[in-house]
Amino acid sequence: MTQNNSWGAICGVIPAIRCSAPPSVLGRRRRPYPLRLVSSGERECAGSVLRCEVAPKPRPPDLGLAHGQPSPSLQPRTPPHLPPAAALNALVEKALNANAELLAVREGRDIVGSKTGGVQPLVRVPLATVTTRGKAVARLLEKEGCLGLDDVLSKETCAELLAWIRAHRAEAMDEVTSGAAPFGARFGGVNCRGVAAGLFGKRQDLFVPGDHPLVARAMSEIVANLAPLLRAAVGGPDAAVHELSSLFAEPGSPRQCVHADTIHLPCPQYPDATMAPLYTCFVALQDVRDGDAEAAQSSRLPPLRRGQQMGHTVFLPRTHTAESHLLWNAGSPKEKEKFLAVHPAAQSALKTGDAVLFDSRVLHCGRENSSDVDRVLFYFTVSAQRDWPLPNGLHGSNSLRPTDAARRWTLGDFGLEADG
Ligand SMILES: O=C(O)CCC(=O)C(=O)O
Repeated sequence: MTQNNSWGAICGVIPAIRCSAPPSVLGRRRRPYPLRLVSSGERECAGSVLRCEVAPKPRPPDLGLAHGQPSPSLQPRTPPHLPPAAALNALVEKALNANAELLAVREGRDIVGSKTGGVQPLVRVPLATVTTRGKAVARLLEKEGCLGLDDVLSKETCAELLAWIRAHRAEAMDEVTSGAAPFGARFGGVNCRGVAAGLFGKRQDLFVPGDHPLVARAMSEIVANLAPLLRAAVGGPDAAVHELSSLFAEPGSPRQCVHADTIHLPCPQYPDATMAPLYTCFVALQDVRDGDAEAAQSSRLPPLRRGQQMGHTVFLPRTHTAESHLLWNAGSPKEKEKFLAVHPAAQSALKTGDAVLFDSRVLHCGRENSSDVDRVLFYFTVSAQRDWPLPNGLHGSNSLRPTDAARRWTLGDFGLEADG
């Protein structure tokens, strides 16, 4: 999930690789990546960088990219003593951020679902079916790339975890602003975080510690509920937990650009690398409310106004494939728009305790939160494969506290057994 301030994180399906040009440019010129971000690189891809949120400054290869220092690009302002390249970087970043948010609005208004009958509800599977038909549900997930799952976490645990995450977020922000912890030890990079709102923006990817009793309890509940599906999708207790985090979208957080969280491997640039699917599970800790839907139904709560919503996640099912990634990356901005427009789109519409499980390569985006309530998702990412195959650990699915990255959690640690 963490999108390490890479061009690709925002602009296409080469999301986690630090490169100086968006994937479409890379594809055309057949340049290998990761590339260094240099000002010539910025100019070089000026036609397309406007799809990107943040301009990365690559960390040195030996720093442990996912879990090291805060990204310089996330600093609130550029101190005057910085050399010109860094100052330029910060300026470019700001412009890109703003532009990505505009692009995302356009995608939502004019493009996503425009040729496929609009954004439909996401296919959902009841928990009873997961329990009795885990393998069949795993096959469906493999095919669709995303599935809604009902009731994976109890309402009680959701309420406790929601309260804890709100408090933990305040603490983490204090730690970062006081200098007690680097940004990157508490928060991940996130697509369209809300550029006008300073260091933390309006949308945060807030890591949660796996050894906190509440987090461990939530994980154990979810893992127990989804055990047959998880076993079929990522194997048994040795499956690796690559991410343990939460998404916090404040009121006013903007819509995201359509993106994937990880690259598809192998790909033309890395023909010899392979990665087993990474599955991310977003769990709603409260009802994700939507004024348009509520206007059509009766609701116990005072309805939100039409058009007002907390922000569902929109998915483009079946776009987690090598073919989709190739098409998406090869296209000009216009071609990318056409690609988006002709692919069916579906949104999650989660209630408290519901989840969406998705392949991290599937194209998706979070919608804007235009309500006056914050929206909080707890999430984790798992895979049968423990190590990412590209150099320097560069990938998108790395939202994990540094201590948890070192600890290397598995699903077995949260109670998954080999046989059900
Ligand atoms: O906000 C959401 O619902 C989705 C967030 C997301 O997809 C991301 O940050 O990668």
